[in-house]
Parts: sequence; structure tokens; C-alpha cells
Amino acid sequence: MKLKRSLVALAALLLTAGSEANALNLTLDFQSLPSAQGWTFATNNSHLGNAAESLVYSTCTADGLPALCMDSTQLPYSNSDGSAFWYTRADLELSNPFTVLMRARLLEEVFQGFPSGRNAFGLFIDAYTGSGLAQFGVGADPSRIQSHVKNYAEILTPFDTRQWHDYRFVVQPGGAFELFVDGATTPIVSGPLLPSSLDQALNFGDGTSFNAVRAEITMFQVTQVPEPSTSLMVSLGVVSALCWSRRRQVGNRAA
Ligand SMILES: [Ca+2]
Repeated sequence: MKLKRSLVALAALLLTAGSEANALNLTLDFQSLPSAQGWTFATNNSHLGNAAESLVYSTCTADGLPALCMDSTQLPYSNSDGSAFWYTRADLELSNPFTVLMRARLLEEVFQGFPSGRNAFGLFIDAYTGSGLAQFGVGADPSRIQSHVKNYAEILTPFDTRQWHDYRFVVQPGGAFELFVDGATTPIVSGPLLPSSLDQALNFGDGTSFNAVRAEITMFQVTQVPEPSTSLMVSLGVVSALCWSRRRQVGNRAA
């Protein structure tokens, strides 16, 4: 009876701790476009405006899985218009550590505009945390990563970005960010965030005006674990609740 009651108390404690932590847990669904799921489509192409969304993005099937297909290679390039087409949202609390997991492959990369302007932000993720910016982009020709770390120099990858890969983007606001690929324990790139006081925002998609990319995304998740101090407090609470419960039972038995 006592044990049952203490288990109920334990469950209540865990539930309370979970809701207090209010951790992010966001998964993109591929039955509809991100704009139907809380994301806002954005472009620097003043000519196409929001019409660009349906020209660049579609829900599709990739390798038998529901996917988001991105294809900016079909739009005519004009150097008077930008060719960045991305999704953004500003309603996420990004001042605590969080992780973005993206499974994607790049089918094609086309350089437009200035050849010297080649950069990999044709498929990118970036995060403004309120105090800093962490960002990376993936390129396919050649397979590479580019980031604000190393001043956007090309970091050639030992894997082919035209194949499926898991990109795990781990951001510690006020600290550093790390990008892991396919469960590797060593990040392919890591470093401090760029100081930025711009409002919090998470962005992904085609972020460059001079590259066009054809890509497929079959997973996009944003997760946040409770702060270590919160986890520790929950653990300590659980342990003390269990100890208290056991002491009570022992005491009752002895009486
Ligand atoms: Ca582009």
C-alpha cells in the first residue's frame, strides 16, 4: 500500500518535472509543407515572393519514405533577385541547449551568379539563440561542409553528401556548437557561436543566393533535454522519495 502510494508520488514528481522543463520536442511531418506546421517560408527573391514556396518545396516520397523535396535548380537565375528560399520560426526557446537532427541527401548542386561566390548554404541550418549564431551548410560538388567556424572555408567531407546522412547539430548557447554526422563521436566541425543579438530564430533550407540545390529531407527534429541541473534535481528528488518510502516501510514493519 505504502509502496503503491510512493510510486504514485514518484510518477507525479516526474510528470511535474517534465512539464516544468518545457523541453522542445518538435518533429517535421512530411504530409504537409513546413508552412502548414508552424514554419514561415522566407525568400530574398522579390520577384517571386511567396509564390516561390510551391516552386521550390513539395512533399514527396524519397526511398519509399515521406519526404520534403527542395529544388531551386528549376528557377531561372537572375542576378537582380536573390535565390535563397528557406523556412524560419521564431517561437522556439533557443537560449537553452538544443539539438537538430536532419536526415538529408543532396542530389544536385548548381552554381549560379559569381563562381567565386560558391558556398554550401544551398542546404543549411542556422540558429540564432539571442546571444549568438551557429550555422552550417552542406555542399555536394565537392562533398563539403561550410560554417562560420573557419570563416566559411570549405571543409571537405570523407563521405558523399549525395547519399543519405544524419546531421546532428548540437548548439550550446553561450558556448559552442558541434556538428556530428552519422553518429560519429567526433564532430566534423565545432566551435564558438558568432556573437549576435538578433532575435531567436531557427532556419533551414536553401540559404544562398548563388547556389541552387536539389535535396531531400526525410527527418527534421528539434529536441531539448532538461538542463543538467534540472535532471540532477529530479534524480535527487526521486532518490530521496524512494529512500523516505523505504525508511517508512522498514519503520512500519519494525513497529
Ligand atoms: Ca539558392
